[in-house]
Amino acid sequence: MRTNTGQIVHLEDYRPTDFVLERVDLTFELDPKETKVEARLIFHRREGASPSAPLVLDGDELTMTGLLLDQEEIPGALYEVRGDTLTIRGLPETVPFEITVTTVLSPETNTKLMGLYRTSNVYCTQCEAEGFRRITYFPDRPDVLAVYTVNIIADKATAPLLLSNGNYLGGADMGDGRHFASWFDPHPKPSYLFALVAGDLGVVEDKFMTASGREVALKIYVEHGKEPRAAYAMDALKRAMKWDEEVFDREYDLDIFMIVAVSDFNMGAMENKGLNVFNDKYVLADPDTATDADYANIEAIIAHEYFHNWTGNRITCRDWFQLCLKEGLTVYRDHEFSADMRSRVVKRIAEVRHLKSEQFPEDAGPLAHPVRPAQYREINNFYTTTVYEKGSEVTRMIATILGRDLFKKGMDLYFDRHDGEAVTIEDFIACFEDASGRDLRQFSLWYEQAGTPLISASGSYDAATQTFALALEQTVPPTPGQSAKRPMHIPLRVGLLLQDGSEAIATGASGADVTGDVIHLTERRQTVVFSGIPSRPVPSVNRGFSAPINLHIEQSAEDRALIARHEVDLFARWQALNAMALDNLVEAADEARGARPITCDESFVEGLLAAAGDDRLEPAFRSQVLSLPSEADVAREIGHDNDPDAIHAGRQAIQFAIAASGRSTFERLIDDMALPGPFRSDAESAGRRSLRNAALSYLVYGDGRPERAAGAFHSANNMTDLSLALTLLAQRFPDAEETAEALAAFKKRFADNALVIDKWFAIQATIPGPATLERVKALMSDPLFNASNPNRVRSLVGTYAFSNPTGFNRTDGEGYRFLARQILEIDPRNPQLAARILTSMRSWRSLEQARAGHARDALREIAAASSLSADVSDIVERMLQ
Ligand code: 0A1
Ligand code: ZN
Repeated sequence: MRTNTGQIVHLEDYRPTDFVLERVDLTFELDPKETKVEARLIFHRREGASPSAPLVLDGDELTMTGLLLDQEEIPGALYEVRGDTLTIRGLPETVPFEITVTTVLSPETNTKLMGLYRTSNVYCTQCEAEGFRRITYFPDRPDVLAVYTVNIIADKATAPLLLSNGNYLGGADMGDGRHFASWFDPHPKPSYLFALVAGDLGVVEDKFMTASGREVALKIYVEHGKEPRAAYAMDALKRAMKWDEEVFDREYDLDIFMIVAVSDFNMGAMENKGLNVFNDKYVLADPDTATDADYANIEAIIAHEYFHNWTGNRITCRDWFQLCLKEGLTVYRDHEFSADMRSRVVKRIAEVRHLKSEQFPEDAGPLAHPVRPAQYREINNFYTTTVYEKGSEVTRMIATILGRDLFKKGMDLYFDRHDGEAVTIEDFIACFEDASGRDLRQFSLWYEQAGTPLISASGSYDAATQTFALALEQTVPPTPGQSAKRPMHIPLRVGLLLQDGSEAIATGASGADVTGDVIHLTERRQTVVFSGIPSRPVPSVNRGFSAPINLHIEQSAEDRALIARHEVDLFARWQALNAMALDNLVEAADEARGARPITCDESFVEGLLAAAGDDRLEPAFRSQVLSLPSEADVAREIGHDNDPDAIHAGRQAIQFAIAASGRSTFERLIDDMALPGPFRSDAESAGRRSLRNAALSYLVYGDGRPERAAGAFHSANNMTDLSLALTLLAQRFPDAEETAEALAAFKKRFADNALVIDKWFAIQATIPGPATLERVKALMSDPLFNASNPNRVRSLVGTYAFSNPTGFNRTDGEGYRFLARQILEIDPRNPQLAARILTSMRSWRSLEQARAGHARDALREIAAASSLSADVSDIVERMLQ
């Protein structure tokens, strides 16, 4: 168990260290059971620090075998190891000094995957956020920047490859079966960006010529034999490097950029300086094994980690409260990159879908926290969709408020002013204020106030004066620790559509600051009066999802249909159809719960089918239109007293209604969207596949028989089509012979590819209904399941808990009890993984009473366990508060 039991850390308590770290020299003698680490740290006392202040270093589960000051042993009276710190007294007042710490680690038994560990015989590190302290005693905080030299000694046969950050200095054979390599990273960095990898891996190599004419060697390391599957990642990397030069004027700054793919990893990937480490799921792809979604994810994550080189590494965070400084900004950058690589509107729809289905529930439940939290108990629990995705939306709003050119000017200033520093959100915001002359103080509340703002809007038209008044009211709901909220600066993009579909151009606007189509809402209540409006317009509010808000607007189905048909902003068209779908799904859930016949609004189905069949629109967009809000989306919309079974039944009925009305459209789409010739992974081909598969899904719904889905399974020539067909079979016909056969065939074909088998686990974990629990339990005993691999656990247990509302929320509470047992089993091994999976219960309070009671009992069972990690106890306690 981690010695740190998780004391609460407060933002307001931030103080710089008393000592400045100048240089770090690390020597690793690698051994699976007994790795020796010598850390030589050169410090000097900070100007102004007390001459008697001790040096306090962080540690976590360390065995220290030596401690020297300027190469002399430090007497026991002058140092103390207590809990998770090493305190050294009697250090020089003015001159620099060297502390040498020697520690012994066991990478093989490090199951937390933090610090130095082994994965498939490869030594690997993960240091963000506080993993470096599991390697040596160190001032393990992001505002301590130093230059590192790293020497690695290892067995040559099993670890021919020795990698660390920066540029390669040299290496040699040691004559005793071992060899060594030295690396030097000239860029000062915090310890969380340190990395070491050693082992026997295959490599894919390429080169990149920077805009200023420097050649950078690019290397992607993967398990031997998997090299061909890294080609797409390499292509994405080169595109990301070029894009960052073109759009943000950012060049790469070392001679070499390396990516290593590993199979045991707690998160997606890690941006260590010059040596990114990736979950292999986000590197490896080929048509037989990766879906279009996998390709898009790989492109986005490769870019995300690369972009961190400037936003995160060159300019880092002063403390972990500022995590969104690097994460929100870098997500914004990777979103923009994907938008430029693919279809901008489709990308935006996907982002908003993700934000609403993941971040909005977080912001509405017991785990809600500000984009920049003011306190934390366990920082690992703050790598959240709020910090990442809402953080990105906040950056996007700055761009909306300032406009493209001033936003760029602000970013340029940020890079210029803070290169090489560890900074805060205030520093970031000041760059945009200074570049634009705009006051962003009220806007900064987006970083401080948790909760999704609700905007209630209502319009009234006055024919006599030809004015349209849009009354807007904002409320930010109370969240844990924040009961009262101040009004925010919300940039709301609004269009006014006339009955013929054209856009009304107002001759003036009063009541709020309006720039172009952006209304700057800054007060609790504001009425914007547009003049020169010739007839009653239909307001299209929050175009492009300019602000991450919930919108409440009384709008008739006809008005929504008008937006869906004519808006120039395609995102708003999708938004209108999605809102109509949600209304219908909520109504249907209510009808199902009351055992009344389920109705479906004709005009909604017509609008949906009209968009789906409109050949002027790109296929990927049409596919998004056909993809209904999920059951979780419906639950979120209803907000309380949820019955997942009723939501499921209602959604099924709506899908049947669409399937019945749209049969001919769907049949035509199957033919029109066919993709002859070899597989291509580009966005346009992916869009056609996506639309074709959406049509296929409705047809299979309509059939009520498995033959068509089974046929699609057998004729599929790529993983997107194959896994979709298998999903349709499993979800619609779980007990059919065709499904059993397809599941068996899939397993047999891909048994040696763990990442594909993860899809096989996930597909079965999402089969609706109470019986799935037994299936999940049985799958846990499958030889292909491995409880110590995070990807396997996430795809089976995680998918069941996060993505199977009817299966998980069983009326008897067995789903929750199962999860509680899993959490307690995973926790001692890998607390981060356990805590993350537990967040699947974050919306338990919005369930109907009986289920909520069972959920509470399961959470209490976890909370009562005798030894919990800080990670899990932090989550469970906040969920029960
Ligand atoms: N900075 C990484 C995310 C990350 C955070 C913590 C980790 O520890 C297990 C790993 C990765 C990113 O944003 O990609
Ligand atoms: Zn990141």
